[in-house]
Amino acid sequence: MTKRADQREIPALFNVFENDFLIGAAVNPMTLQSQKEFINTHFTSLTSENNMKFENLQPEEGRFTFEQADELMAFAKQNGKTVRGHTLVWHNQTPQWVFQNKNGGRADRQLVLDRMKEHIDTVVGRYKGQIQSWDVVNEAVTDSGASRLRESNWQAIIGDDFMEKAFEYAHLADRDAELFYNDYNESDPEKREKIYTTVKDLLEKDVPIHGIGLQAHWSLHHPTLDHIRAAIERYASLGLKLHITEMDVSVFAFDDKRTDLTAMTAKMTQQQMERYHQFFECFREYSDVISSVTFWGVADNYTWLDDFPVQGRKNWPLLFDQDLQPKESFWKLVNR
Ligand code: HAH
Repeated sequence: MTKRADQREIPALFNVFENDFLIGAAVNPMTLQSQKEFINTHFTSLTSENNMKFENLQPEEGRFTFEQADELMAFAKQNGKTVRGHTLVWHNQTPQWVFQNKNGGRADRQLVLDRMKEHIDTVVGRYKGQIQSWDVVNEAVTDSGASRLRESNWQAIIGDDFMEKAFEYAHLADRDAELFYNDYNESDPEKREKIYTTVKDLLEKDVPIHGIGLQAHWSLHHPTLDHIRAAIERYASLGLKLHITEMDVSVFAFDDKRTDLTAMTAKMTQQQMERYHQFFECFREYSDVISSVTFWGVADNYTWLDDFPVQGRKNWPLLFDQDLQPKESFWKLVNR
């Protein structure tokens, strides 16, 4: 417990949910340095926001850059934190060389498979026994349209079996790691069914997959609690573990591009408090299948949503404000 100015005792966030699931945060070299104590106090699970992505770990073929990932691992080890690895195979933040041959043309299937295996062996192998769960494949499913898998370089060059290969390689590299498929818009009924079918197919082929990551990039307006509940039940019916992997609650609807706000309105504060409360009541109901809830950031002083989907527009999606003080949403979770 730490005290704030008005002397209300601030419980550690992870303690509030200690009987339910782990509480985590995505961190980066900046927050890990400037908010070390704060992160240590409130979170028991850590995810690297960017520093375990392909382009950060292997910017050029064979040149691995582990410094920042290693710093996170050292902090986690020192403080007894769990680490979620994010992410091995994704269409974004992956360098172009992976998909090119030595003449600058398109690499063939075997070459890309070899590179996938080399990357996964090296990265998962390095942190074997230290990273409990890996987001092996991120965002492979389309948001809309008839086709199930997104067109990506991985999919186009290797073929539809690129996912099973990724999971097999990860399993070979660390037999004890829990392997996840991770995606956003996971509660949308149409996309939910595509994710469900994709993962079900993998299970039927005995692919080593152990969980589904629900990113939970939500907002005050979207998705509905009914859709969230239906998604949790549908995924859980596969007998897999569920992690909430990247939670934040934007104060803007996705297509709301307004840029005039300099602070949350009173109405937004109220709505965000109610939404967070409902979400966590729901997570608690399913705490037999949800074992981890991670926020995509630490506090409102830094969030990726300050640049997405509108560049340079401030957002306030987390439980702690820009001065690292608990917001109304936090207190409502504590005093439910
Ligand atoms: C996530 N994509 C990624 O998994 C994460 O690695 C990144 O740091 C931020 C968000 C979410 C996403 C989205 O909400 C909408 C469109 C594309 C991607």
